[in-house]
Amino acid sequence: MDIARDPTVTADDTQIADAAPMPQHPQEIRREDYHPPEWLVPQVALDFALDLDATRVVTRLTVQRNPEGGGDKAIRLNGDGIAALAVTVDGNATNDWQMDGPDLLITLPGEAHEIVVETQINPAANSQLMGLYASNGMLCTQCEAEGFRRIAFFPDRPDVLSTYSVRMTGDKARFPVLLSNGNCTDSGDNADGTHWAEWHDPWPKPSYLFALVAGDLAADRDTFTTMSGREVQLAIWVRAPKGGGGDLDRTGHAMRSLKKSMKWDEEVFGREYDLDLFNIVAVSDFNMGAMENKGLNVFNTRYVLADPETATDGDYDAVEGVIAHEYFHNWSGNRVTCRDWFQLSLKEGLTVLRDQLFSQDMGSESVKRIEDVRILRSAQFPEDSGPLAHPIRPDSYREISNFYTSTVYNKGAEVIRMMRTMAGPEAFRKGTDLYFDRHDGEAATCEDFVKAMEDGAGLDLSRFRLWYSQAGTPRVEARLKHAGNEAVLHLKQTVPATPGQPEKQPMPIPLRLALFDRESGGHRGEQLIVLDKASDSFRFGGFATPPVLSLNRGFSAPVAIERQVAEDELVFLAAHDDDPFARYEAMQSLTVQYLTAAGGEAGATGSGAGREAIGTALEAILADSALDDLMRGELMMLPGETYLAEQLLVADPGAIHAAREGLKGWLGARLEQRLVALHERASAVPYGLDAAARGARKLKTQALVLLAAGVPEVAARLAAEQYRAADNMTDRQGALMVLAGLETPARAELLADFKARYEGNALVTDKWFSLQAGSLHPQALDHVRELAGHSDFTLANPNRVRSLYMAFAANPQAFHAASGEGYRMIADLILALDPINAQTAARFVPPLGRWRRIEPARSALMRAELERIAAAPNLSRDTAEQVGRSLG
Ligand code: B3K
Ligand code: ZN
Repeated sequence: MDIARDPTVTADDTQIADAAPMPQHPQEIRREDYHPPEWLVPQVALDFALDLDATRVVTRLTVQRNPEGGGDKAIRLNGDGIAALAVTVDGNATNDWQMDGPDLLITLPGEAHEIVVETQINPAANSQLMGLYASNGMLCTQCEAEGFRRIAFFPDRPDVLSTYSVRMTGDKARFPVLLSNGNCTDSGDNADGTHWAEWHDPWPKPSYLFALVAGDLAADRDTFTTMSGREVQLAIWVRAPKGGGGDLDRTGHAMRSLKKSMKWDEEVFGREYDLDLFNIVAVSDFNMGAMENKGLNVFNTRYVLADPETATDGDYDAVEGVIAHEYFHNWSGNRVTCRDWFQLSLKEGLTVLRDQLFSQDMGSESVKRIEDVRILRSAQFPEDSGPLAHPIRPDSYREISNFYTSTVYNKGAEVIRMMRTMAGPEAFRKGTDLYFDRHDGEAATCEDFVKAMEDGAGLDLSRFRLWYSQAGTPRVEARLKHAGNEAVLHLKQTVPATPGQPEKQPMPIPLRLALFDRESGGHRGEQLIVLDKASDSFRFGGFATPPVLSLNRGFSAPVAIERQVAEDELVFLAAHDDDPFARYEAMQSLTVQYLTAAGGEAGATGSGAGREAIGTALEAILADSALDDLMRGELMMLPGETYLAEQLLVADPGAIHAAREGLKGWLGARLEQRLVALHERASAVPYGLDAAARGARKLKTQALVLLAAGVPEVAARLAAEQYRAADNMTDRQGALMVLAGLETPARAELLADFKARYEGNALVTDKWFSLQAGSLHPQALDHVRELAGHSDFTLANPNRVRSLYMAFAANPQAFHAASGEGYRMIADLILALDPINAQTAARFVPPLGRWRRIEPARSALMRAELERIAAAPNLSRDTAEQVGRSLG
């Protein structure tokens, strides 16, 4: 069913649908339809007269016919909700233009022209936060993917590269700081209280990398000297209210992260920064994490601001990772950009891999790998097995904003990581060097990247290209047989059917493996095999007794391994594997096998050898003095409910929740003394950002999580103590998370304390909402309903919306309430948010889209909510596409 609707149709318009033809459904855009642009725009000059609700924009375009185009007489300048107030061509006012829907078409007689178009926009009324908008009295922009057309008429596609000159004028008191891309070339004051600045960016760029910021901001400044000796001025801009209370004292970690990123990219990828200035601006109203605009990154405050009192260890890592990610885009995205939006993974997959490798080098390599795999399994695997599955290089879309997905980002990174695994780090570096050299200054394709990898790294990637075109998580069945002196590994792969792709071909799957000797506990070295057929066998000689197989070590391929492994082998690997990821994996498999037996009923009824094996393995992990606490904390975490549900063809979320909680309770009670002792030991470690102190904090909260399920009164006491003694947000939030799920008087008291203590701090207030929306409390759903009416709640701020409703949608017990109330709540949110912020609204559709994999009663309720949304008038293209695809 095609439910996409034109967003300009109002309810009243539909009354006359019989008389007038129905408006066109938004077009499906297809990768195979790519055509080079008809016109190129080597230069752009933008002149902004800034005002919160009426900003004038004069756009001067130097255009020339593209010899590779088809010879169209007219130039198409994309627009979105803007009107042309005046148009001149070569200095003469002209009427030789027309609107084609939102776009401006100007007929041009010659080969090269200068076009000037004037528009006016209202940033204060821009609740979509795309284009130029107001946030906390400042003005800022977000243009990726198609926001520039909300500011000015332009061929708004990434393969049109231009050098930009920007002039802006604005009230000096309201907008004391005026920033854009590149370098500030001139500035001055006017007699009327306004001032102006001119910026020039020497590097040609697509329009999605344009940025402008104007506001009352203060800078944390530093410098960085690049490997060739260029001194770069660094500035992180944050709000600076007159009466104090700004954010300047919380930018130190972001600045350190930026300098580390700049250094690391030189050392590891040979990439040097290319301007004299690098600005970062933190804004509190932002649709996503951050944006890599050339020389002027714009960030969500949550990925800039951090101090021990208000940011957790996880927040510190996120700031470091996102700062690095956006900085790395300067090469993987900006210097080499994308030809079209189907190539998004070219920059996002590569940049995610680069930020993952950076974070691995900055902290614990193994823990970072485990975290990244956890994200992949909880976010990307469900995407790949659901109605929204798409290849990392999609074939079609209606609204590109819907394709900034875990598949494009995280699976995209895994695909490039596999190339690195097959080539080795040195040859991989030769491949990336060649890619950057060959395509510097160009708008490239994923194929260009693969070719550069083949030529530079010496790989044959002919069949490997299937990873770009086929969706779905491959399943690898593994069986290890032993006969005589030989171990034989039989592997068989299947790539499941996904929407639009019923048939799949086998793909090359690189698997790192080791075979352990049970007696000695050691192995003879790791090997890399590549399964590139539907099935294959691999022989390993010299094993008098059956070895223990450790497969897909380091998660060398983003696949699901299907193998029934004896519990004693998993217990062995959980204790002995020298690959930390494999050790974690053994612990996860042990638990997954147990919890998914009998459709998730096993843990609830609770018994048997499986549970004992988990208890024994966990006990050994708690006691293993060779383990660091960060890793111990990882090994203590049970697989999440979404990942457990993924293992079942049709899941009963209630049964899975009960089973998992049942197991947690049994472990908490059985290991009570050990967990309490660990909590006490870790509580003695003073605050620090070193691995030992961070590990101690992680351990404390993980211990409380298990204790809360088994011996709640003990957990409540320890959590309240931890909260009261805390001198940092990690301990305080961890304790409150546990308390929020318990029926204990300290719950209300400490939630109120937390709220009052951080009154006025938006990021911590977001945490307060999330803690309650994500809690294990049986009334979490009622709490969310109440919180939606709280005076601090607003649909206008995406961080606040996500803090309440994303936490809720990720809370299986509450979201999957058998009554269907959770589904209704999310559907109501989508309908209310869609007209305000379509991009954010559409992000809430995927949780409902899982209906086909859920037991029949809940499945029907979920589907009914999707149909209710689909039937609503005036849905945005974003939400309409996601709902339409989810219904199939
Ligand atoms: N490139 C931006 C994402 C833009 C999303 C637009 N809907 C941030 C990033 O991936 O670095
Ligand atoms: Zn990115």
